[in-house]
Amino acid sequence: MTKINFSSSIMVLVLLLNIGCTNPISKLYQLELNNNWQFRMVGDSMYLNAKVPGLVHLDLMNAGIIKNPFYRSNEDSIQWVADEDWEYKNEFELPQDFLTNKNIELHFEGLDTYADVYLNGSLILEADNMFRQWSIEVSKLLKAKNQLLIYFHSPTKKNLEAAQKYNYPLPEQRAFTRKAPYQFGWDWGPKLTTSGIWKSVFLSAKKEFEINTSYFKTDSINGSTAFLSAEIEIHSEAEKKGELKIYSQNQLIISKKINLKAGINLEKLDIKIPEAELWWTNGLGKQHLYKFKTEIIVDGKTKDSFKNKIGIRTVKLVQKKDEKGESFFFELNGIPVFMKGANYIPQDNFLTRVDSAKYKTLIENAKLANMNMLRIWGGGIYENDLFYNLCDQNGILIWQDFMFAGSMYPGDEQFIESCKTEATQQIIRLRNHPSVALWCGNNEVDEAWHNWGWQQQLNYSEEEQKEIWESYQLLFHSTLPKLVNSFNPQRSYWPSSPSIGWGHQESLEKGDSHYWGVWWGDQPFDVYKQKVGRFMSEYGFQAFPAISTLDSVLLPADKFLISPALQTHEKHNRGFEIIETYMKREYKIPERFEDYTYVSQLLQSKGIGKAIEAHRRAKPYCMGTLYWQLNDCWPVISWSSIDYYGNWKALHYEVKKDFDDLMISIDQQNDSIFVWIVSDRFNSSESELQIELSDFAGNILWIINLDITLPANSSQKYYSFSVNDKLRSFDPKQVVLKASFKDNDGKIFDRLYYFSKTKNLFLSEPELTTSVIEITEGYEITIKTKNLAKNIFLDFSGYSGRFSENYFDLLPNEPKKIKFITSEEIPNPDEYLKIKNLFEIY
Ligand code: BMA
Repeated sequence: MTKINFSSSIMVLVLLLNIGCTNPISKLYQLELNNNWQFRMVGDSMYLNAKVPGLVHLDLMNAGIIKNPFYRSNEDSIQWVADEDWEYKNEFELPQDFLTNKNIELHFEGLDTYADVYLNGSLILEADNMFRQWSIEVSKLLKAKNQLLIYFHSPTKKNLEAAQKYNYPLPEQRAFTRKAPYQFGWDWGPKLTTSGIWKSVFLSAKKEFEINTSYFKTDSINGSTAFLSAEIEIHSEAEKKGELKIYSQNQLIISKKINLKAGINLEKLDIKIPEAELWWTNGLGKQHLYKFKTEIIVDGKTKDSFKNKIGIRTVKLVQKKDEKGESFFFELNGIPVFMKGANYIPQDNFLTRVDSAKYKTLIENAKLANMNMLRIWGGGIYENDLFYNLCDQNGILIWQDFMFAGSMYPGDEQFIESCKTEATQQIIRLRNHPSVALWCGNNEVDEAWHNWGWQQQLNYSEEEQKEIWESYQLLFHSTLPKLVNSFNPQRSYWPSSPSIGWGHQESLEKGDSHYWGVWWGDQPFDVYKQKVGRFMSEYGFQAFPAISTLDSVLLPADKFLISPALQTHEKHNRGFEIIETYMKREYKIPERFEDYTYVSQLLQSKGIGKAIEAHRRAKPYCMGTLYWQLNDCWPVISWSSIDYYGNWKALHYEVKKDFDDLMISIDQQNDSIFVWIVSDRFNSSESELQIELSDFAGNILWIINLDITLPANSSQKYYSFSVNDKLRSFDPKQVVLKASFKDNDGKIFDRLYYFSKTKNLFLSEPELTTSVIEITEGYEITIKTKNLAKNIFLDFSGYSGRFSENYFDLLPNEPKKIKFITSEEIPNPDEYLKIKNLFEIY
C-alpha cells in the first residue's frame, strides 16, 4: 500500500505550471498515482512490478519475460503480447484532509487503449482512445484505502471485433482503433502493438474558483504594436463578483471586473503590447517568449493562477490563384517564409522510454540543420508538451497532422464522437504554442482513395464507396475543420497531405505534394528537378543507419546482404532491391558490408540533396521542402537522416548545408551549367562569387570572379557556361567545378560539381594527413589531402557526438578544420579516429 504525500503532488503542480501550457485539468490538491503499480497477464496468478507511465512490453522486458524486441528477429516471437489481455493494479491510501474535498476527479492523461477501469470494485471507465485524456468524478467512491484496477483488452482482438461488426472491410483494420497507427507495423517500423498506462494518473480536487484554460491569440501586429486577445475559461462554484488580472514578466498588463455565474464562465480580454518582440523561426530572428500569468481574484484573494509562455506572431497559410495554379506558402508576421524541414515520426515503439534528453537532442539537431518546420506525421502520435515547448524555443514551426493515415475510417456516431473529443482536447492543449502553424486532417487518405485502387481490391459496391467517401468527408471536411475553427480559429486547416496524388500534373501546380516517383516509382534522382510542386511535404530515399546502430541489434554473422535478421530491420518489401538499383547507377557496389552501409548513405544524401536544391531554386513557385523522414523509432534501414541512436547519416550533414540561409546550387541543363544562389535572408549581401575548375591534383584550370549583389529573399542564376566550350580540353572525369561566395560577415558558402557519375571519376589515392587536438567542445581535426578525397567519413565510433561536417569532399590545397562535438573523453583520439573515403573501395 502506498501512502500518498503532498510533496509529490506539489511537484506535479510545479511541473504543470512550469510547462506553461493550457491544461484543462484542475491543479489544486493534485495527487499523483504513478507509483507502486503491479501487472499480470489476465489468467496469471502472480502480479509483477510495473512502471507508470509505461507499457506492457517494457514491464515484461524489465521482468525478464521477453527479450529486447528490437534485437535480431525477436519482434516475431513476441507478437503474442498484443493478443493477450493485461491487468494493472494499484493500492493506495489517501490522507483524510484530501478526502474532505468536494468534486474529486481521477485523471488519466492517456490510456493505451482499450481499458476498463475499476475503482474499489466499481467500473468507472471504459476507455477506447489512446489520444485523449479521461477525467472521472470519483468523490463518492474514494476511501482511506483504495484499489485501482485496469483491465487492458488486447488491441488486436478488439480491433478485429470492431472490424467484424462493420458492414464491410476498411483498407486497414487498425482504422477501427484510435491508437498510434505505426504500432501496427509500417514500412520503417516493427509491428509492436502496445498496451498500458502510457501517461500520468492523478487525483485532483476542484477549487471553488478555478482557471480551466487560458488562450492567447495574436490578432494583428501593427508596426511595433501587437494586438492580442485572451480567452479565459473559469470554473466557479457560485455566483460571485471577481477580477481577472493578467501579468507579463510580473507587470500587470490588463485587469477586468467580472461577474461569475456558477459553472463555466468564458471571459475575453483585449491586450495591446507596444514595442512587441516578435517570435521568429530559426534563422530569421529570435524566438521571444512572453511569460504571462493570469489570476482570478475573489473577495480580495487570489483564488487561482495560470501561467503561459506565449510567442507573439501571426502565421497563416496563403493559397492564392496564380497563372500556374495556386500558391501554398506560410506567411509569418506578414512575410512569406520558405519552409525547410522534415517529417517527424515517433521516436520509439515504446513511447514512454523516450526521455527529455532525447527530445532535446532531436529538436536541436533539426535546428542545427537549419530547419524551420517539422511535420508531425499522422501515423504517429500527438507529441507531448515538451516537444512543442522545444519547437517554440528553437523556432521550428509545426505542421500538425491529426492522427489518421493511409486508410479509410469508420463514419459511425461512436467513432466520430471519439475523434471529436480527441481533436478538441488536442487543439486546446496545443493552440497556445507559437510553433503550431497548421492543422492537417490526415496523411495520404485522400490520395489513397483516389489512386491506390482500394475500390477494386476490396470490391466495394457503388453504395459502399459512397458511404466510405461520405464518412471521409464528415470527418475531414466537416468535423475536424469545424473544431479547429471554434477552438483555434486563427490556425489554418488543410484536409489531407498531399492534396493530390503524385501521378497527376496538378499535384505540382497547387496544394502540397508528396513526390514518390523517386523510390516508389524507380525514377532517377534527376527527375526531382522537374517534379517541383508548390510545397513539397514528402519525398525521400532510404539508407542504412550507422554501423554501431546495426551492431546493437545484429550478431556479426548477421552482417551480410540479406541475412534474415537484417531483413527484419528493413520493412519496405523492395527496400534492398531499390537501394541497389539506384546505387548501381551512381556508385560501384562495395563488397564489404560496412562499405555498403556507407555508400548507401552517400546515395541517399546525393538524391535528397538534389531534390532540396531544386525545390529551393524554384522559390517562390515552391515555398517549402520537408523530406521524408527526420528520425527512426528503432534501429532500421529507412528514409531517416538521423538514426534511432541519434547518429547523423550523411544526409543530415548534407541537409545542414542545403538548408542554410544562403545556398549555392549548380545545375546542369543539357550542355549548360547554371550557378544559382538562393537567399532566405531579409537583407541583401554584396560580395564576390568565385567559380573555378580544377583537376583532382588541385591545379586550377580556370577561374572567374564576379562581383554580385544578392537581393534579400531571392533565388537567381548568377553565371552560366557551356560545358562543351569550357571543358573542351579537359577530361570531364578528372575535373571538379567549385563555386564559392563569402557573405558580409565572412562566412563562406560553396558547392562542388562533377561532370560525371561518381563511379566513373578517375580517383587516385588522396594521401590524407590528419591531426587531432582537444578543444572545449570536444576535438578538432585538421585534415589535408594531396589529391581530391571523395566523401571523407570521419568516425569516432562508440563515442556519442557529431562532427561539424562529415562525408565531405576535400580538395588539395584546402585543408579543413572539423570539430567533433562531444562531452566524452577519447583517449588517443589521433589513433582512434577512423577515416574512410571513396577511393578506398574503388
Ligand atoms: C510516406 C509516408 C509513410 C511512408 C513513407 C515511405 O508517404 O506517409 O506512410 O512510410 O511514405 O513509404
